[in-house]
Amino acid sequence: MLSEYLSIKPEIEEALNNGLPVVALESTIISHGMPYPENIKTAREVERIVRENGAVPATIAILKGKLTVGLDEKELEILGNSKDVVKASRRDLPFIIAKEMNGATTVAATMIIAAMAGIKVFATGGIGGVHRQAQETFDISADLQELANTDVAVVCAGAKSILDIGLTLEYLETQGVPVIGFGTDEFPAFYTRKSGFKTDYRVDSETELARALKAKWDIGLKGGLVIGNPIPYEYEMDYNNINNAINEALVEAENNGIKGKEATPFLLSKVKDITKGKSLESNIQLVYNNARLAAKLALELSRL
Ligand code: PSU
Ligand code: MN
Repeated sequence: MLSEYLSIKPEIEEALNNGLPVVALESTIISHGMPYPENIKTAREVERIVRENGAVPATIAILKGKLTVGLDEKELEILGNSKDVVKASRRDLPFIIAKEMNGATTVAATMIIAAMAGIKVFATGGIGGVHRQAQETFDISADLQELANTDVAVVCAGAKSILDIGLTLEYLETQGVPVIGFGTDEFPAFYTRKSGFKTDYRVDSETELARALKAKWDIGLKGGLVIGNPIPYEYEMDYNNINNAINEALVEAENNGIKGKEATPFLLSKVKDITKGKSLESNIQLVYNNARLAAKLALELSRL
């Protein structure tokens, strides 16, 4: 029985039973994507923004082996400030459950648990993707396969150029995952609005976006969507500066033999150091921006 594994906070359960808008939020970004205490502060503020825009926030994680939808203050603190929280993607779920461990869910694992709970819209910072040099390393995030298979729309600020954005978009195309630019023709590159790559479709309103989501699932096209929501102009980083920082971080990762699931957290923290914390401020602001759009989208979807 699914209920043996899944624990949904009453407020969220009630919203879902009544067809009210709910937005899923991930927890790898809390445990492995940002330093303490900014991570907890951001997670709380993201939830507040979701509420302010008319939806119920559902931050997802694994606590002592329970797939948990909705975190209270104490649970959030555990995720943000303890050493024994495992970064959990699809392959990790059975063992984190069996060993009764704490896990911070990636985009892939958050999508899985959101879908179990019946949540259709999910806001995060950036998705995982095809890493640079994947031709040799085979490092392709499980997020992409999840987008191919699991019916959840992911609002993000695009993909960082620690990834190969071109190959990431090719992979998504092969898997039939729509990539949308919200208010832009270009797929955003997380810290910057520009990436040099076009999206499949530009959409300028939440209503139109909600109609496309509904149509996709109504006609039986399984899988998710990537909604690229560019960072607001005022928080955007300088294109050359951030790309230099990323290149420097990639060299450090290579020199230190950083691979696999450690790669993304390592690169994020290096980029933050190299930019003297500026990248963290951009990161926080783009997550707020995505929470806003996701809440409005969930609200529109609940009205269709
Ligand atoms: N990108 C970010 N911050 C993050 C991540 C990606 O800017 O915290 C996290 C997300 O949880 C994403 C995961 O799902 O990294 C991808 O990790 P991997 O490449 O190991 O699948
Ligand atoms: Mn990987």
